[in-house]
Amino acid sequence: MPSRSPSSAARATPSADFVVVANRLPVDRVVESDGQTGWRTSPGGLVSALEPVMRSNDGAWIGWHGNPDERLDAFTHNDLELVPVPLSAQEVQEYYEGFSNATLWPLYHDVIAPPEFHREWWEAYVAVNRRFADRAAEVAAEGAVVWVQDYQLQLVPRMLRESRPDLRIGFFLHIPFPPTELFSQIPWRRQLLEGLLGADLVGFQLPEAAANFVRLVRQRVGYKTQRDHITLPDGRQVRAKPFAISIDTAGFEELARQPATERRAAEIRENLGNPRQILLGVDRLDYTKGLGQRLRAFGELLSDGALDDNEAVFIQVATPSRERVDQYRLLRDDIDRLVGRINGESGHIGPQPVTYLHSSYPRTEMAALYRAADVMVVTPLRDGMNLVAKEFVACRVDGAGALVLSEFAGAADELKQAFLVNPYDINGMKSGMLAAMRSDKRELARRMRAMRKQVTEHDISAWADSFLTELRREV
Ligand code: GDG
Repeated sequence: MPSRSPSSAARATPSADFVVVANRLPVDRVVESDGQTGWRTSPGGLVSALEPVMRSNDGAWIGWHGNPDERLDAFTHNDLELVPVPLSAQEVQEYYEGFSNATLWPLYHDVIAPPEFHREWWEAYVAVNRRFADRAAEVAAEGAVVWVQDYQLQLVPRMLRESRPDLRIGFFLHIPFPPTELFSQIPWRRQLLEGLLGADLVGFQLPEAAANFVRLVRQRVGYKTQRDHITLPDGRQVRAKPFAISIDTAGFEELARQPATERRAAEIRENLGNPRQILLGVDRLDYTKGLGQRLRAFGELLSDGALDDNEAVFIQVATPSRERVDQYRLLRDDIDRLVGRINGESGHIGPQPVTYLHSSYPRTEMAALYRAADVMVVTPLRDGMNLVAKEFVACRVDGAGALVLSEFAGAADELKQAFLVNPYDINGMKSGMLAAMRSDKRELARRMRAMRKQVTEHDISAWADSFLTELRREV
């Protein structure tokens, strides 16, 4: 249920023993039928990841509320203490769309798109990071644990340590951390590294990312490093370690088992004409996710005659994302054209080869889609982890279904029984998809069993526990 806030639930700044600092608050504003506004917990990688952790830790969450040029008091929503940080429209453009999503995001993802460097964007990034750090300094109780999230806030750990040396500060990067040659392009590389070094523990998805960071600190900042430990000139120790993020596995399983989900999955298959194979992609519409490569591979399987139209259809959910950033607008046009071409070439009357949904859906619908699919196709060109791959596995309570997964998704380190593909190799992807479609049921069940064991044993609470235990550990 959306809550009426902030007016009804506004309160003084809380004093919290556990503080999450993230670019966005985990809520979106909704307008109800009576015209009143309220809040609803929002979908997305970071939110899906941290909501259960917040609930069990009784903390405060600091973040932007999503509306430019508006100041709000702290408020509670579904028992979560939320502390809004204001951003001006210009800051949204320069700090968020600019430096975060048009400089850091492409650079940290292997420069798939060319990063732009603008000094005004950097200045806005510094100013906004300072505001988040100041708010965290006000909210955190003496000796509190503060967990800073992601690439938008890499300067916060140092800024916060300067004003509040009593705090235990952790930082987790949800996206990849690039190799030294790429990171070194950033004009403000040293400030970013020093920003992160304000934390006691810097967490990454994969061991390679942690190693990249330690190497850069040694080369660019000149501090002493030993494996995953960095020693600062004042003797303080910073640790850099991998913590592969995961999902609320039990929650997804429960959703997938509901009779309504099963019914909806059958209905989806029915609406598509009960094809022998349904391939599924679910992504934010982002150039890192390899949507074009994947659809091209599927289109070629049809035009080659390796697959016929009645044999397989592709559902692609592409959730709208960052629509004011130029690269994302161009991508949307590219994908629209590509889908139009594949469907236009199919030359038959009936369900189209590609059902393209540029829209976002409730979790129940996502679970039904995961259950309706025969082959889940997750082919990012680079991805920190990729929760969709894990969600699909969690939802396959029937033990069926195949996963085609990019080697360049962090999840490939754990989901080794997937059909692993290189998304830059279109022929390789075609073979991967065909292999997934043509494997016998026992082979698929064997693979799915192993992947389900992995996501059951390593879920979101195990991730959060291991990060927080390591953060609290004295060194
Ligand atoms: C970043 C990193 C890392 C998507 N569409 C809908 C919807 N979603 C949900 C998915 C999933 C999440 O959004 C997407 O997470 P991913 O991990 O796939 O990707 P990013 O958004 O790029 O996340 C990534 C993650 O952070 C966590 O650290 O894994 O590498 O890039 O949970 O289900 N959810 C709903 N409707 C949609 O239409 N309800």
